[in-house]
Amino acid sequence: MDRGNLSTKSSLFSNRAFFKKSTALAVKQKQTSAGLQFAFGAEKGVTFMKPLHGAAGSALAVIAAFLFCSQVALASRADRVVLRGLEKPFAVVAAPDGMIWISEKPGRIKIFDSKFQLQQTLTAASGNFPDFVFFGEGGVLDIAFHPQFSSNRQIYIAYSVLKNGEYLTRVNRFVFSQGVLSDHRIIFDGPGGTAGTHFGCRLAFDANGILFASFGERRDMHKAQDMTLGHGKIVRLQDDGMIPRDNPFGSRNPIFSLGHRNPQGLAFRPSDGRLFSSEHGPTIYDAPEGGDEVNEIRAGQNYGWPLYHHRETAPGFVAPIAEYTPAVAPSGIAFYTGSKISEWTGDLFVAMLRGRYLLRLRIDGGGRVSDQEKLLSGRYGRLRDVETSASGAILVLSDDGRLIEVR
Ligand SMILES: [Ca+2]
Repeated sequence: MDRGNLSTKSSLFSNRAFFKKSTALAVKQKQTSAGLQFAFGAEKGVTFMKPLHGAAGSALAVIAAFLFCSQVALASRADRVVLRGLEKPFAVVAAPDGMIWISEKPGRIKIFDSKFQLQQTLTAASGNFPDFVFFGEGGVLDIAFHPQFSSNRQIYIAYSVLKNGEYLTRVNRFVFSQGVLSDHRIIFDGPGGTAGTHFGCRLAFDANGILFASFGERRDMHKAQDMTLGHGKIVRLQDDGMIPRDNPFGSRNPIFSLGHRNPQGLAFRPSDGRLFSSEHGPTIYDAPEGGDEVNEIRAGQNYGWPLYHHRETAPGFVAPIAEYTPAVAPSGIAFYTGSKISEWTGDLFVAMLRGRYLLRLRIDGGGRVSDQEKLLSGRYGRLRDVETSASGAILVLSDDGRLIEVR
């Protein structure tokens, strides 16, 4: 580890001389997005959607009828509430040992066994989360287990802190052993601001043990294009917080991708290691009806915000693989890695807040959406996060404090 890397850790954006300005800002011409647009339909409580292709017409009706029939066949899929009374939950994470960890933004992590019995609560009040603050959309956010957790017991927790008068999302590493969090180490400080919104944050490890973290622009939109700042970025870090030498903008810049508004979903597809993200796009104040995105995240790419968003793109910017207008407020995402629901294995699930449904997306080998389906529509209110359980069920966290099991 060289001194350059050491000196940049935890104050990564403080020395502007290390960073290059993005040149993509020069692109002005707006054009129509290559992202798919979707038609929605609903019959008798079952809702479906399919990509609209040029001359759809009666062919779409046939496809829709087929889809409707196929979903009636799936209607035996059971969903049930397995937990209630969670307070402002943000993340549900399946631990390598079969336990289920749920974060609550006001300052708790609750650990449940596979039968949903509470085993332990870690609280800020007990000093488990140094410097923690609960503020606006901040608080205890995402949790990620190190890929070698079984041997090194390392766990990563993103939560909000107040630093130099600004609120920010901090990624922290702990050792969790025998029910105790210890060896606290600050891995990364996300972007600061005084706004109570757009904190991000999701964490995801790739197969090589590299950590990715997503951060919102803290309601300071133009900073999402500033390569010296963490606002509206997805960053790529070693598990100790150092910057990998092969990062796309060099060994002193943690940025992996830029131009994000508030990405609150982040997941690697296990089958091929491709990275996907959900993003809260513009609200009705920024664009008619607002609009949201699902993106494939690639090294060094610019996802547009605030210059281009959801239905727009331009040369040098990456369009979403799917966009949703009006806004549906996508939050946590997860690939279904179980085999019990074999027809869904490998599909991406997206928890929708404003949309109040669970989206199933099939994404082909080229990163294109080939099918999508609305599930649980309106059944459980605003949905915050989704995860595959050790038993092969899908766990869905509602914003009003319920955990729903789909199997
Ligand atoms: Ca975008």
